[in-house]
Amino acid sequence: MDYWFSEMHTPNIKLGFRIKREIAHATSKFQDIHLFETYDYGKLLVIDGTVQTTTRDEFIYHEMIVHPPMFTHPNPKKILIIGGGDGGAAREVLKHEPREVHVVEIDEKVVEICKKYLPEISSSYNDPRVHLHIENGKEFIRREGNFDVIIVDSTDPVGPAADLFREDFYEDMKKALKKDGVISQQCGTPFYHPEEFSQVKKELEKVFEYVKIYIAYIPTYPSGMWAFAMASDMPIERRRKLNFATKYYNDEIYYSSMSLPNFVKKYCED
Ligand code: AG3
Repeated sequence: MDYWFSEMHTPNIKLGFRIKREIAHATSKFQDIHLFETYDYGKLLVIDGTVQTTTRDEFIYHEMIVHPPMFTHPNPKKILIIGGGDGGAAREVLKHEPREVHVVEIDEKVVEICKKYLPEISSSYNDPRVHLHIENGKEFIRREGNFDVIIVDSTDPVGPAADLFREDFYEDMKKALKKDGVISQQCGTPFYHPEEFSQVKKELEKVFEYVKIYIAYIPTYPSGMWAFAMASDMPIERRRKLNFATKYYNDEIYYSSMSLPNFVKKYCED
C-alpha cells in the first residue's frame, strides 16, 4: 500500500511525498514532529504538518539563511541561532570559523530526534564551539548579548512562531547585537502570504536602519519561492568573499538574491 505525506499549501493545494517509512514520531509539549524516509527527497522532517527540511534540498535553505548575513559582517565571531534545532544553520555557521555558536531551540524533542536520526544535518552539535540552550529564544535574548550575527531559523510567520516577527522582538534582538551586528530571518513565501511577508519588512524597518529582502528557490516549501530578511544598522553589502565549498550560495548570489521580481517588490514598498 502506498503511504503519502502531504502538506497543505493552501486549502486547495498540497504537495505530497511518497513515504518509504516513518523513522520517528513524537508529540512534544509544543508540537507534533515526524521524521520520514521518502522516495525522492531523502529524509523529511515535518513539524505540525509543515515541511521543515529534507536531506535533498536543505542545503539551499541553510546556506541562504546563514551565508548572506555572515558575509555581510566583516568578522563574525559570536553567533546566535534562534530555533534551528536540527543543527543545519549551525553547520553552515561553523564554516566561517566562529568562536562560539549558540543554538536556542524551544523544543528539546526536535533536537533529540535530529541528533539521533538526522546526523547529516545535526552533526554540528559535536563541535565544541556549538552550545545548545533549550529555551524560548525571546527570553534568551533579553538576558544575553554582544552577538555579531543573529539568525532566526523558526517555523512560519503564520502560527506559533508569529511573535518572532514583531517589533518588540526586533528591539530585543537589536539590544543583543553589537553595534555592527547583522540579523537574518526566514520570512515565508511572498507568493502565498504577501501580507505576512510585507509586515515583516515593515516591522524590521521600525527598528533597523537597513533592511533587505532576498529570495531562494526551495522545491519543498510552499510555492518554491522563499523569502529571507537581513537587517542591520550598517549598510548591507558583501564584506568578504566565499572561501569554502558551498552548493547554492556564491559571491554573485549574495546580490542577485536581493534582485526581486516586480510582484515581490510591490509588497516590499506598500
Ligand atoms: N524552518 C522554516 C520552515 C518553513 C517551511 N514552511 C512550510 N513548509 N510551510 C526550517 C527549519 C530548518 N532548519
